[in-house]
Amino acid sequence: MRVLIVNVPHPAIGSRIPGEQLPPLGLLCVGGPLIDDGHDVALLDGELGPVPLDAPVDAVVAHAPEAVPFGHSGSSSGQPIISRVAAAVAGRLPAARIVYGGVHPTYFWREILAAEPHVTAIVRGEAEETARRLVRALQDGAALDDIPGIAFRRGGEVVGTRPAPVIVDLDAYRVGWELIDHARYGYWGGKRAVVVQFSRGCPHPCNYCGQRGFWTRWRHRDPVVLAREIARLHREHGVEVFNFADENPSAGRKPWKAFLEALIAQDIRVTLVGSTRADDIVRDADILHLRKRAGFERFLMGMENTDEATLRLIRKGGTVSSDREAIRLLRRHGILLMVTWVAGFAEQTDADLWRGLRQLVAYDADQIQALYVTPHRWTPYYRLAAQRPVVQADRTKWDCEHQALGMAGMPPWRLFAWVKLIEAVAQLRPRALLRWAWHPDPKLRHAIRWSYRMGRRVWLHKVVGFLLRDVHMNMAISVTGSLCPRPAKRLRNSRRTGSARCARSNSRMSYSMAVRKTKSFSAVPSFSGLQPQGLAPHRHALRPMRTHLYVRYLPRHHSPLLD
Ligand code: B12
Ligand code: SF4
Repeated sequence: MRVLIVNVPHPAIGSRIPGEQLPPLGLLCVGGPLIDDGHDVALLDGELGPVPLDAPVDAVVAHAPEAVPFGHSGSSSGQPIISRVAAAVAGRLPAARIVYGGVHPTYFWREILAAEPHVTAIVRGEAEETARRLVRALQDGAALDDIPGIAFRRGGEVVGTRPAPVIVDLDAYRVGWELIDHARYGYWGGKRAVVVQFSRGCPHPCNYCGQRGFWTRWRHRDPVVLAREIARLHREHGVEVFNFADENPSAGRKPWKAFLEALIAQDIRVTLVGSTRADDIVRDADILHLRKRAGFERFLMGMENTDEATLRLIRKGGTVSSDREAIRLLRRHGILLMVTWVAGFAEQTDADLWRGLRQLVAYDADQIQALYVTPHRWTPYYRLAAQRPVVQADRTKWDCEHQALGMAGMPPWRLFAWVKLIEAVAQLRPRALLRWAWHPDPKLRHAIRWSYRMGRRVWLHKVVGFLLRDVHMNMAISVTGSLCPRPAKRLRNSRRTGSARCARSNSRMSYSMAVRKTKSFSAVPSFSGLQPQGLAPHRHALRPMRTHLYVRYLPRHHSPLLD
């Protein structure tokens, strides 16, 4: 079958920097087994360029594929773009079979199949075996009912088959590296780069993270086989930087140590970057030199918060003391550390954010990435956040880099100001700048300077974006009006949710409102009914709302997030 796998472009600034694009490992994992099954497979990577978001449509049509599997690493935030491009492709190639896969469709298959008639099937969960069976069945015109791990339409009805079994031997499927031209991908300052994966899954229960649910249990590749593959990519294709997709590669000390030793035995000079947990670093204090010798230059560590109570709320399982010890140990071994710190929890106050800033400075990590807590529906955190109002209507911005949920006592502009201040202060403190200027290790100095260059660009982009676009939304979300007198008395001094309609665009949205007096209220709409219209839907939808909104009180309790 003629298959064209499509990676659509993503609007996140991290995806729009020329020369800094990584290949889409998930799609290559799907492509490898399809090639081995004898299909004519190609990859269209819309991330390369960067190109306009709709650009892939013409290229797909020109290729005339029989099957078009769509995916994206930014998953939920990439899905609106996938839906748009796929609908346009289906309009011009009605016979092509359109298939979705990845994290978001795995959990939203019912909604997608109900709303997008052009989608033939959705692969749920890890896809190496499932996609292979699906494409074979599509080629043969066979029934899809017996393929585990998919969803499709039978008659008019949306059906999901039983879950596919977890892949036990990850080395049984190969990555389709031949689908990419390595020379077109770069990272770490334009060095030739790929994404690789040693393990899948994570044994920890952090409630805002879906990794455990998606991969179900922690498994790893054969340490020696992966080390050989990395060495081959370096020697034959000149790949210098390997970005590990693993959420937690060191969950098992023994296989992780075996992998580091196997890589050291390959005797190659490469740059490795990956994620890790503080308690694994503390546990592995005696073998940290192996990480350095294997080539690790930087780890990303999800510190998430500097506050013990918040760490308990999100079930992170870490402690502030292990975080600090991990930072100290990595520095001693000459490995950089980027910590992610998450803001936007419902009850966070100015005092909490000030304390967070002081603690981050005291921790003295090499790099800080401040993110916003983002509720993905497949994580337990989604239910915890169910009553919070949604302040970001555009789902392409539910990417952890934009505030999605309103807070109890802080308007979005103030949280934004805090986050930008925290990033600026953390990166511009004297000790960090000294390392930028004079770090003794030239490789690490390069990495630090590259990271500052990227950080500066992203920081400015966010500030300009907020001022030019998002600020309208943040101002518009607070609307006032009058209540009809009957429910007003009952609502006094309470918080209620309901439904509103924009008089001009006729879009329905849910809102949450704080009723202060009997005759007036302020409402925080969550825009549940709005369809994103391109990249800046609020430009069209919100400005009119500020003046033309009317709010109707609905006695039915309506949860803003669980719409
Ligand atoms: C590496 C990575 C990146 C790289 C992407 C490089 C690249 N081109 O792939 C970089 C650093 C650029 C990146 C950026 C972003 N990322 Co990212 N990223 C990851 C990470 C760590 C690994 C992804 C990966 O390669 N996994 C390994 C492969 C094998 O798994 P997979 O992609 O899921 O694919 C398997 C299945 O899902 C399925 N599958 C996937 N796609 C398809 C398609 C079809 C048709 C089929 C049939 C099957 C299928 O089959 C594959 C094999 O089993 C994940 C976390 C994680 N561990 O998964 C986050 C993750 C995917 N990223 C995330 C986010 C939010 C982003 C950003 C939006 C962040 C930002 N604000 O900039 C951007 C998006 C921009 C972009 N271009 O993707 C989120 C997505 C959350 C969500 N579900 O909405 C994740 C899950 C991390 C998280 N927060 O939990 N990311
Ligand atoms: S946040 Fe990190 S440690 Fe926690 S479950 Fe997710 S991958 Fe594991």
